[in-house]
Amino acid sequence: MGSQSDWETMKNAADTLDSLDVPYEARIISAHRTPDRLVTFATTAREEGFKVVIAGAGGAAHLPGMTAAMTPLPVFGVPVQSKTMSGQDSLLSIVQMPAGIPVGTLAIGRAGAINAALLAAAVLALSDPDLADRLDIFRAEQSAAVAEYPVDPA
Ligand code: RP5
Repeated sequence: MGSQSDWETMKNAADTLDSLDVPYEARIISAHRTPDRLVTFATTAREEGFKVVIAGAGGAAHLPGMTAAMTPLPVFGVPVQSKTMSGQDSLLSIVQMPAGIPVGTLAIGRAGAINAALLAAAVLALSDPDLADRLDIFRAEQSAAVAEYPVDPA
């Protein structure tokens, strides 16, 4: 993620990966405040053993696109909800990649962070049958938790 301030949002991705027993590293890498850190991470991510990158950033959110430019790994971008434009700026900054360097862009905020983790897990599950089973269980439990009939609020 681009900043400590993104962690409140991106922790939802981390918690989701934890719940699926998917190992990950959570790092703060700012495309503009720590550009050298970004270059080092993105250019070595594959040889370091990473399989998928989830990049969350807000405002002029160039972290996902810059990461994708420097790694062949799949990159999923999470637009963090900004104070001034409610994340519309983050969303458009991440989603409008020119053809040639893809960033899979999720929804703004918590939903996007959770879904980025689920999407990353689905990619990893293509070569990990046990993880595929855990994803199936996640979905079954999610379905079972949805009541068929509404109740009045307390
Ligand atoms: C972006 O600027 C970060 O991803 C964050 O969402 C936003 C604000 O960062 P801080 O000023 O809170 O560090 O780089």
